[in-house]
Amino acid sequence: MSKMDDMVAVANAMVTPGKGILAADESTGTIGKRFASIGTENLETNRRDWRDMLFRTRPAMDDHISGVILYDETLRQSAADGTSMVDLIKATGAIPGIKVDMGITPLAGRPGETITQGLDGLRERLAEYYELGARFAKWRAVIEISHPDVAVGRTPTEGGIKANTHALGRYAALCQEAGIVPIVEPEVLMGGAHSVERCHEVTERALNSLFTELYEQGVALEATILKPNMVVAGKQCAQQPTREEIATRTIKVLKDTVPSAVPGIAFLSGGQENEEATRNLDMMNKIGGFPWKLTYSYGRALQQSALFAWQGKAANYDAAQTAFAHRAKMNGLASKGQWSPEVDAEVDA
Ligand code: 5MM
Repeated sequence: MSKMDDMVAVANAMVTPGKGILAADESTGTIGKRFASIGTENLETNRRDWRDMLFRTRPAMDDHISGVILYDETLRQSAADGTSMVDLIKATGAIPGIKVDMGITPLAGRPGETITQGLDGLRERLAEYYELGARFAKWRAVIEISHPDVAVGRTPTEGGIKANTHALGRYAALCQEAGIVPIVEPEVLMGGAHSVERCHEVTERALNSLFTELYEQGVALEATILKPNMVVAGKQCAQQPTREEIATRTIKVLKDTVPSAVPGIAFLSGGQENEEATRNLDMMNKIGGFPWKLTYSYGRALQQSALFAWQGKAANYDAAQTAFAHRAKMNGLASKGQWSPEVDAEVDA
């Protein structure tokens, strides 16, 4: 098999119906915020034990997790018993992946907008990550919508979108050169008071720009996974859309912008409540009629209930695994349009 054949196989495996991606790639600062919410210290051993617990959740990992996005530290880390995290993940049949962006910084000349860093030296880092076992990567661009009352200096600007999607294109091309499948993540944030219409418009602009860049930079769409936001209203917007509106708008914006050569789309949860993220994905799959697989690449919506069950204590290991397994199973059902609130309410045996 050629390098491209391998990548196409990995991309398709990442979006296997019934499975999705576990985004466990919180950088040290972000995981620290999650741990702070349960009063747990942000120590290397706690980060290790938390992720070790997730990756050993069987058979949920085997059945519902196609790939795991890791942070650099975790890709190089071993569990307390000496097993490498990469081996723990591979034992479940899931594919190890790596977050390669280096976070966001203010975009010069565009107040209120950011640009994702990490292109310098990326070719060399990707070669090492491949050796360490990563077969896909992730890069997140952050697009923030300004408050509806802002008339001058509204964001995002075309310049801001273009700078971010250009970086995504360059990242994706470098990944494929290294034999690594790129997840491209242009996240339109859901914080703020903007309407669902405004999220729709901005998401469409961002995705159009992204696929132009991918084309111009020679990225093979067959070996690329898109990780977008759903089309929702800002959390502080008084007028919240129904789940049907979220699903139909999201499908429409994707159909208008994403070529059918892309094998799959794995959504981020972006701060949606656990069940909300599941039911919105489920609704889209119930509606159907699109050429790609639609699944999840959730961080918070897969981990939050487990985190609260865990509380940083070894004694809560089983409870945390039960909570994680439940969300993984529910999202697995949603990836096939087979979820229901009744099933979600059932406590797992
Ligand atoms: C897991 O969090 C990732 C971001 O970490 P850093 O901000 O520390 O780099 C994030 O990119 C995540 O993979 C996606 O946003 C999906 O996570 P959610 O919680 O939105 O589903």
